[in-house]
Amino acid sequence: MDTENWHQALKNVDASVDVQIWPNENSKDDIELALCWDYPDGELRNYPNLKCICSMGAGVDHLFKDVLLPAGIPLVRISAPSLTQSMYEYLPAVTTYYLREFDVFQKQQEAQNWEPHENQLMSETTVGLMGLGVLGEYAAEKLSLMGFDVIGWSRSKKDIEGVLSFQEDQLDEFIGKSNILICLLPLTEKTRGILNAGLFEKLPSGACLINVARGEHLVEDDLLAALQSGHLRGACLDVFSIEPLPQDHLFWKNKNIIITPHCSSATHPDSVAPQIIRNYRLMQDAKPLINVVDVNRGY
Ligand code: NDP
Ligand code: OXD
Repeated sequence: MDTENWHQALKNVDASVDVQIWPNENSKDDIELALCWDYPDGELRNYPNLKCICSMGAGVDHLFKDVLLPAGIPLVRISAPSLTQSMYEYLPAVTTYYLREFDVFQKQQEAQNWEPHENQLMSETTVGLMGLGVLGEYAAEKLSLMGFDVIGWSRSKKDIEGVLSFQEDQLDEFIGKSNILICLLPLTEKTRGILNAGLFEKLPSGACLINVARGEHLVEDDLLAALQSGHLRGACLDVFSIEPLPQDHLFWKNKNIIITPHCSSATHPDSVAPQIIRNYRLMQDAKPLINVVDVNRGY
């Protein structure tokens, strides 16, 4: 984490804001808003005047993982067009890769095997998005405009142009239709381990998985078994339970898995500094904050 970039981005928006960098703050008493990512458990208890905790990313699971997270302090997160757009741009690259079976051609090339395939059309391929929040809704709409048959699953039903929406109790129906399944769920107690053997069995044979949410959504051994059996054709993974992925991890050498190092999207300090400063000012004026996290739902 390049804290100097963050410091500069916040100062560029409002030079009058006192920005202090952990662990070298002048005084813990000064800190009213903590901007955090994956910090040591219990650390936030050291700030007696804390009034707002802001995640440096869209995901907030790193906050809830802190068993000593101070209660009663509002949690906010990042929501930025650049983050949403960047996530979207990753997805058509992978969905069209699977659509046109480049993974299969790669293996044919290794075997020097000249074997044309019948082309599958986007309109005949159903992309299923788990999670239709800020990132999922945008991606779903754009993938539909590209020509894919797009469906989505979320806690509540959505009205998104060109996208058939399934709600929480319709998971099986949704999964049964998804030729390419994309996970864009937040990591919560309800979604941890959701990408498991039971779910894979319900996918159409030859389906592909794209996980860009969190590594803990996936039961790794179940994925390896589903790929080994051939029921799943391939998986593209951007996130892992342990990051960086350990050198001896079985995923590295699995020819049916594509690995990207948690970079499908990223928060750029310059693009999100204005909303952080805005929340800082709203907090000072005791006004309602933006991008507030629902502590009961966990996202
Ligand atoms: P949002 O909070 O905006 O959306 C979450 C979506 O998931 C909502 O549609 C919500 O339903 C749905 N959902 C939550 N719980 C359930 C459940 N139990 N059953 C069904 N649906 C559920 O999140 P974002 O779109 O902003 O981000 C999603 C995740 O993407 C982040 O939490 C983060 O982990 C990951 N991420 C990964 C990045 C990367 O670089 N790989 C970058 C940024 C984010 P409803 O709408 O009904 O509430
Ligand atoms: C995020 C991420 O949650 O980059 O923003 O993973």
